[in-house]
Amino acid sequence: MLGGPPAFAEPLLVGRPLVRRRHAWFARLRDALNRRWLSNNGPLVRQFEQAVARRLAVRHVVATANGTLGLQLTLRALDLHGEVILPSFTYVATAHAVAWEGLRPVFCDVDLHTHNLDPAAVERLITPRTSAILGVHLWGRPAPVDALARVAKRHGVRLVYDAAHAFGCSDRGRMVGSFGDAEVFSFHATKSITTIEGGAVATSNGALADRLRRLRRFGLSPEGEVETIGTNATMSEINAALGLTTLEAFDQLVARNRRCYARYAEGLSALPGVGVLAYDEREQTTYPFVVLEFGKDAPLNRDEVAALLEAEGVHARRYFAPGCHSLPPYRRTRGGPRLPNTERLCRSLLTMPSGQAVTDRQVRTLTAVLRRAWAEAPAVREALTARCRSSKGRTRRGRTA
Ligand code: T4K
Repeated sequence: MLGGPPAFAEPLLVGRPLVRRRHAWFARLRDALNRRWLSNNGPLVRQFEQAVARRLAVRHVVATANGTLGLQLTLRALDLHGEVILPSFTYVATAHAVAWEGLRPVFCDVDLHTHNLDPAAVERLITPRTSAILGVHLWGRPAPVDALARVAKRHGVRLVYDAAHAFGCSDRGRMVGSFGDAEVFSFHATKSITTIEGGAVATSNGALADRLRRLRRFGLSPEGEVETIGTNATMSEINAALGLTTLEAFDQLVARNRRCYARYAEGLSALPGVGVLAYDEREQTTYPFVVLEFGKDAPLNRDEVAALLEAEGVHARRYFAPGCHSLPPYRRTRGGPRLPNTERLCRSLLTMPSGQAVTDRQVRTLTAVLRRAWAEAPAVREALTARCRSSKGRTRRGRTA
């Protein structure tokens, strides 16, 4: 785009996993294979649950096959009905879990600065049909837990958190995992602490944890009796083995994320109109995302930057646009008159490649591309327009042919 070959010959991706300490994982796998116990609440799953519970300082952790199933089991175990209030500005799995459980998602706007649920907006959406609030700790930055707890208490509704991004993050020193009735984590391949596919529900409620364990495995009691309708959402030993291995390297993984985040912040600090989403340095955080926010004074807008980066071999992501409320399955769901903050964030944010597989050098190259684009913005815009025209021409010719 700026002349010459693309800056990255091999595409640079958001969420590219890099599994280190493979010998430790393989050793655990070998043990599991020798034990001939590979799933259904095996010893590695139990160890993983204990290790997670210790790190989060919570009483009960129930590992699941993925975060989405963790959310579904939790909503089911709480015996909810009617409506659940949740942010529209989240990954679609949050909304799907609600709808899949036969509940009605009511989409709420978020705060423009925190990107998390606005408690006042939540309260305005509460009706006699509301049975729960489902908050999200978006980007790993805790939702307003105190204010949401007050709203939930005032109206006698349940409070659950989708903590898919927030493993290892704290709010005023207290670890995410211990808020609300339950919190649900994801350990997907794109996360630093990963089980490839996997999730976990954390709760201090023993009865809820028991119910989750039954629902997770066909509704069976510990004695093997079918007590209720359940599903299969168990985590396998292979996944738990990797979870234990990455947990052991927690500090190194976070240090790498932090370094990557700091390189972006340094490299872009002098550019007007673009900010790197901040994490509170006083809290524990894992820097799970590097999110750029483009203001009106940026010489190129978010979509122009995304197109420029794409041409340079960088697949940045427009997480989490469009908001769930405007996705086809939910378009007709009532969610208040408008969600202006959600819509604004959907236009102005871009998630950058970061994490374990991204090197300092790659971040230096990428930020240098952006600095040069800022300096030559009119030429970049012209090149993008020409590119767009020629691709439209190609499509038209293709159709005629
Ligand atoms: N709640 C929230 C708030 C969530 O963000 C998520 C998941 C959930 C609930 C549900 O948790 P899980 O059921 O997934 O445990 C990705 C992840 O797949 C998804 O887990 C995550 N959130 C979301 C934020 O990101 P996509 O739609 O971006 O697609 P994916 O995973 O195909 O690709 C993401 C990037 O990672 C791409 O740049 C490609 C790259 N990638 C991906 C995989 C799987 C690799 O380089 N290698 C890989 O093996 O959802």
